[in-house]
Amino acid sequence: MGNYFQPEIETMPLEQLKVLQSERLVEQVKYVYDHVKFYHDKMDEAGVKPWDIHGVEDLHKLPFINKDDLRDQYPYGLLGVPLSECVRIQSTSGTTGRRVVAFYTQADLDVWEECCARAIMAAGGTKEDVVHVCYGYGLFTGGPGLNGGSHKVGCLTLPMSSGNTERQLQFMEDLGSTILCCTPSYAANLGESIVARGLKDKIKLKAGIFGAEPWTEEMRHNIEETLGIKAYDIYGLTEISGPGVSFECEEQKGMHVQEDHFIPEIINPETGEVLPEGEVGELVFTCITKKAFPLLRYRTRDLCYLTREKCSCGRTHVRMHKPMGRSDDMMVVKGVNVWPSQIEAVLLNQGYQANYQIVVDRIGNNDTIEVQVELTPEMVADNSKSVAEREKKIVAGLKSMLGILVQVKVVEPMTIPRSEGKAKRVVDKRDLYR
Ligand code: DLL
Repeated sequence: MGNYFQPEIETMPLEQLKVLQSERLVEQVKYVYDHVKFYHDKMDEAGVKPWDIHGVEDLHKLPFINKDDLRDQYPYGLLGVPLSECVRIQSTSGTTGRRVVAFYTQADLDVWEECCARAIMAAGGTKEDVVHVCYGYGLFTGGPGLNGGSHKVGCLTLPMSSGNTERQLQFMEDLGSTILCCTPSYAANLGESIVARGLKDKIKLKAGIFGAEPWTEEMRHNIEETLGIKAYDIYGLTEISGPGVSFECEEQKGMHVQEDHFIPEIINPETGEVLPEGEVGELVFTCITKKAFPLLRYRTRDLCYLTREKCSCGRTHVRMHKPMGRSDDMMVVKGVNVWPSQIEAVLLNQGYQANYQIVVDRIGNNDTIEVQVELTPEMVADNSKSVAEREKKIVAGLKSMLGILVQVKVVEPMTIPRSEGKAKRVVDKRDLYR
């Protein structure tokens, strides 16, 4: 239990921060070179040795790693410690094919939870607060991360997990929850339910810590107004630890990256060239303290920019703008990471051809996803199965692949528009990256 606003770290002058990062980076690079065969080989291949890295100015010499590398090394290829030192795994949402399993030592868990504790304190949290966590628990990092952070601050923690809105509202009212942690779309959903039930006066919420999916400023204002709270953005990804890699302070003008643990870079996604402050490109992270799953120069595919403009909260850690898009085709739907290729795999597996379209929308505060797929001429000729049966089978296949309910519409051959260039498989009407 403690004070996780750590001025000695969070408001450290830049020159001092660079020294700290450099020391940690040099040590980390040597560590992974000696302990992870994958890195040893990768660095040898790139012609860079640990002794070439003297500080953050040499970071650009290291090779990038990406999700394919993680997949190739699944499950144990990137472990930096013996398995007996690991105490937890977490995993990304998605399929077996795309799943990333991240490992943690006890020290790694402490760092991660400390980052979440900082986020809670930046949102005004103290040990007097009742933190209502309705991110999913389990393999997803949202629940466990904010839960651990809340414990560290000493708040009363309600491990609600997601869903069951009735119960969420009951506990919120009875126990006087003051800080809400969930996805922004669920926050908006809860807000609507609170208004619809006339509960607004009975709810004591003052702040929300919302992330794991893109959301617009309009959505923030909407949530703030409906719930009568201040809504803070929080960012993170399983590969780098989970939520808390960066978070907003009271200024709500970008998220401070926890630079004593993670060094961010922005690169040109085409060329890999490091871009100057303020330019939009792909966000890359190097973990300088993690031991079990120590990723160096990991390409997140999230597009944003960094700024070192002075922040009036006093924190000196660089701020990242909320993700403005992705350099790959991943979508976050209902909080789950979805790749069109996963959907295609299910369809092709069931004998369809790649004539399909995915329509994502947001109705009220709920994401909807519909897959339209053409019957093949053979299927039209085959009367043994009705369209309804076919749709049901695809729904089941997608549910098992993605873990979410997808609406499916089987359509006549030649009804999906054909493309003359790159196929436009996805129509995302949500317009979330603004
Ligand atoms: O979503 C970790 C998390 C949990 C963050 C709870 C915040 C709160 P993954 O499931 O691995 O981890 O998904 C990571 O989600 O690369 C982004 O594309 C997206 N994402 C995460 N936070 C934000 C955010 C968690 N605040 C992927 N705004 C990332 C926009 C976000 N996109």
